[in-house]
Amino acid sequence: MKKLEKRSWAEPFKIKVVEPIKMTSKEHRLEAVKEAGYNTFLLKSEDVYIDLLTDSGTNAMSDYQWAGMMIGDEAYAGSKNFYYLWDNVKKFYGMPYFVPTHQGRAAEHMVSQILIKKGDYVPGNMYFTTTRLHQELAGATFVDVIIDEAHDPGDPHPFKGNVDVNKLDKLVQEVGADKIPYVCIAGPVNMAGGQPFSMANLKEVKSYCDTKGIDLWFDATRAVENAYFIKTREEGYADKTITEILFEICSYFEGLWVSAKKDLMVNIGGIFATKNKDVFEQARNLVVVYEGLHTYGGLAGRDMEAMARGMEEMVQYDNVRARIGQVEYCGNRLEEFGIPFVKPIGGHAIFLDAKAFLDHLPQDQFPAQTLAAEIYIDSGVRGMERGIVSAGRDPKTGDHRYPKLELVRLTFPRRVYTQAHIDVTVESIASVYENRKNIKGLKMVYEPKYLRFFQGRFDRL
Ligand code: PLI
Repeated sequence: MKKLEKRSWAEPFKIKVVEPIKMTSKEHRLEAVKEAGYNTFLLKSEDVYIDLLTDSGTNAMSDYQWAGMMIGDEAYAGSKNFYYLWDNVKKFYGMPYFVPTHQGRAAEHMVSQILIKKGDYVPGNMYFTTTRLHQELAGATFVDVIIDEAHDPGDPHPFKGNVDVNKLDKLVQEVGADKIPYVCIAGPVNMAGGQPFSMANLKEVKSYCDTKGIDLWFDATRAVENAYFIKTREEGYADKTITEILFEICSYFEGLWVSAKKDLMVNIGGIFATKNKDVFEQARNLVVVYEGLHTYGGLAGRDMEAMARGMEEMVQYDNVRARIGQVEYCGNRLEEFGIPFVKPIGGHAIFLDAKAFLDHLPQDQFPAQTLAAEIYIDSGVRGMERGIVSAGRDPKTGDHRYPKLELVRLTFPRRVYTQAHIDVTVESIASVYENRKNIKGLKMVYEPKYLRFFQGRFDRL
């Protein structure tokens, strides 16, 4: 008889509405991916079986959020949903000033346009695609100051999102503090594999920056997951709530932005928030140019209501634990087959190590792009490339950037898939892994100017 060794967790919700998904044949998928230029972003979603492309806007809202959609106040100005959302921004992120945006990158655009001058440098704990592009378009150069461990997929450091203060200091010495409008911190770090920073590191960065008069700005898109890792991994935080930890994190920042399409479990929405009244006034003015009036920022009243309610749910410990627990479950199962992926298991996704998985392909044959296409062909599971294609070209030299991390991201929408979907996914990847030596690389046949991973096209070699 088996001895009881551990007790399982289960999701703190049950399913009330279901959406049928289409099963497709391998022949159909071969044709579909060819037509999509071997780019999973260009597949039609109806050709996808299990969609792990992103956790952005793909979450299942609760009945409480859907009920909120019915009380949308669709006034052009001063919607009551806006004021409720603003109250919750103060309550959960601790920022007194707030401007809604239609999604995260619209807030990144405003932060970059307001804070950056041409010729500035923005240090950050690894780049994110849209964040860095907006910094560059505003005239800055992004400088990666994350700890070295973050660039090593096998390194087990529990806080691979930490900033290396020596790297930061080196940049300050080189270019001068007046050329650094802010330090850009994200947590968990998406491109590093969903890896968090620690509170101790954040405090260290904050005290260093205080001595130099440099502000910290926070990409709080998945901040709740970072708070969960602090609670479960960092000494002194086990007894604090997610709400308390999130509030403490935010207290070290001058301002923040959020793609509400993640933590807040909605399909659309973004947040710009700050303690700085002058920066707020500028954002409130800029938003009317690009998004809409400052009390809706490109959103419907009902969307703001769903965001406000999602915020109340995102900090519930059981929700976060189940969300990260599902990612962990997937990682532990992949481990059984010896499949290489980024360790420790991150917050929102599993990142397959495509360099190790397809170690016979050089990086300029796009191993991660290839692997994402092969997994799709095998089972209809859709992931995304996070390697050389996502890294883009150096704006100064025009050459490919060659990132150390060449990854395929399998991202888990919140409250959407079951454990059986994860099992099917893992078995598909295991099957591709068994056949890996027969896989050939890709060549790029079309490359758009900005964010090429979205629309680039490839052909098999
Ligand atoms: O997709 P947006 O415009 O709502 O947000 C941009 C954005 C900003 N920061 C971070 C850390 C993100 O992850 C992010 C968007 N991420 C996407 C779309 C993703 O698939 O990860």
